[in-house]
Amino acid sequence: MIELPFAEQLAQWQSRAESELARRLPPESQLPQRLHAAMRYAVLGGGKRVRPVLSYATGLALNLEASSLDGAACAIEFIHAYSLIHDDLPAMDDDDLRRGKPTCHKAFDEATAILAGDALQVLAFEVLADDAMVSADANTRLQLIQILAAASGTQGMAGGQALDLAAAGRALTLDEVVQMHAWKTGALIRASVMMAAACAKPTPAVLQALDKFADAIGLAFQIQDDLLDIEGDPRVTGKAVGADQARAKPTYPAVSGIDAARARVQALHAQAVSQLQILGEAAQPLREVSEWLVFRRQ
Ligand code: GRG
Repeated sequence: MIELPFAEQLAQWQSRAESELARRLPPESQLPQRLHAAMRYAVLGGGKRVRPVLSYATGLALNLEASSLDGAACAIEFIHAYSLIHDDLPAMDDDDLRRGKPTCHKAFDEATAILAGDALQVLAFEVLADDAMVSADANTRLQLIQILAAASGTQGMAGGQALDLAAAGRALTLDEVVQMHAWKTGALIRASVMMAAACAKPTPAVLQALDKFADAIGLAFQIQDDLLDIEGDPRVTGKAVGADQARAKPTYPAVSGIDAARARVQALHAQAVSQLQILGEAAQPLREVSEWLVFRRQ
């Protein structure tokens, strides 16, 4: 395998994710056109593709070709896109701007946005069940479906979102904030790593190290997101700054203070990277991915 400079490798994974997503989405020309247009609008042409990139980088560390991970990477990104559409709805965060453009319900309408989210969620599991690029081994497919379902459900993203909505205006402890983040954001980040691992079937020790890596990186990613909501540049993040504070959300920096939050991001990153020792040089792109997503400005 040829080693690329990280920026080049990252751009290659992002553009791979973009075209693999595009070809798995239903065409706008097909009935119901407006729903398909909303799905494509919400998924394509924006987004850092953090979760597919994490899957590809984990796969590379475990000697898997990116092509064997396209299905899993797209399934995770479809779930992520659905969560963003629903999160932006008036009944949830009521946001007008996402990725620097009008949110799905603003560009279309609320009913279409709800349906687009629903259909993307189903599409994710359809891809895992049917896609020719997902491992032909039925047990692996089932395992991928189990990992993604658990990460998306009440003990994962949906549960975390419920805790988040219930927390507005309430004082949470730091442990409660960490629990909320672990489900709301961490679960899907962890699934991105663990689904790639499920395809490669590494030793139990490697699996455990990757699990710890993903947990730490998921929390660091969300704390950085909280920090960007306070001190980010809206021209770079593509969304309004100060939204969490305006909604009285108990984020990590709101509870611990900004300096402690920054220090925790550093510590979690170090903790995550230390778990990758077992994979040696092959994990170098994964180390760089974790640095990119933890110290991002976008
Ligand atoms: C509606 C079931 C349901 C869940 C919503 C994940 C989530 C729960 C809401 C999204 C809003 C949000 C700010 C969540 C925190 C996770 C996060 C940092 C999302 C943004 O992910 P990025 O930075 O976004 O990967 P891009 O746009 O780059 O894809």
